Amino acid sequence: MILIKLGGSIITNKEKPLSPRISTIDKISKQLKKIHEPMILVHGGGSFGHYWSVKYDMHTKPDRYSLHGVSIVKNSMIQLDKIILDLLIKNKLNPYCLPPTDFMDGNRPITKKIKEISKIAQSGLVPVSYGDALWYGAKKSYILSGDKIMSILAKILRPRLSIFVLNVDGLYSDFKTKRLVHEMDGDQVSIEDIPMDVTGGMKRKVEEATRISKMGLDVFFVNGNKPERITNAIKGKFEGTMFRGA
Ligand code: IP8
Repeated sequence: MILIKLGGSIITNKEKPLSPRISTIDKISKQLKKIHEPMILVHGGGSFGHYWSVKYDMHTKPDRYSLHGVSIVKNSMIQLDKIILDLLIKNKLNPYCLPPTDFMDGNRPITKKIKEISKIAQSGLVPVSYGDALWYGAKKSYILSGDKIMSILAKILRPRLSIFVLNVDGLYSDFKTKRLVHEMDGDQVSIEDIPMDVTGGMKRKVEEATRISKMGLDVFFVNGNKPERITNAIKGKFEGTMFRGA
C-alpha cells in the first residue's frame, strides 16, 4: 500500500486564488497510472481551501468559526477535488471520492471506516480524500489538513511508503541556498525556521512526516514538477528527502 499526498502548492497556483494547475495534475496522474500497487491519495487545499480559510479566519483549532466560511471552504474543496477526480478519470485511473467526513467523527478517526479504505484500495479503486472544514461538535468546526489525514491513515493502514508531493525538491536545510536534505534524521533542520500557512505549510508536513516515521514507516518528500520521481521512489530510487521509519 502506498499513501500519496498531493500538496496544495503543487496542484494549485498558491499565488492566485482558485487556480488549479491542470497540466501539472495531468502529468502527475499519468505517473500515478503506472503504479501497480494499492494506493490512496490525499490532496491539500492550496489556493482553494486555504484562500477561503484565510478570508474567514478559520484554523485547525476547533472554534465557532463563520458558518458561511464552513460552507464556502467545503464547497471550494469539492470544486478542487472534482478537478482532480476528472483528471484521474481522464488518465484511466479509478478514483473513489472519499471526503474526510466518511472516516472522521469530529476530530476522531473511525478505525473501522479507515480499515475499509484499505479494502477499497486493494480492489483497484483509488480512494481520494482531502483536507477540509469539518464539524467538530458543540457548534464548533475546524480545518483538518491533508497532512494530518496522512498520519491518521498511516497509523491504521501502515503503508509501505508515504509520499508527500511538493512544489520543491524536498526539505531544504537552508531556505536561502536551497540545500536539500537527502535523509532527515531530526537535527538538520530547525522546525521553527520553516515558513507556515493556515494549516502549517511545510512545518506541518515535517511534523506529520516525523510522526509517521516514528511509527516505523518510511516517508518521502518529492518534487511533483518532476513527476517521474514519484514512480522512481516507488521502485526504490529516491530523489528528494527521506524520513526513514525508526
Ligand atoms: O492543504 C487544508 O489541507 P492542507 C485544506 O493539506 C483547507 O493543509 C480546507 C484549508
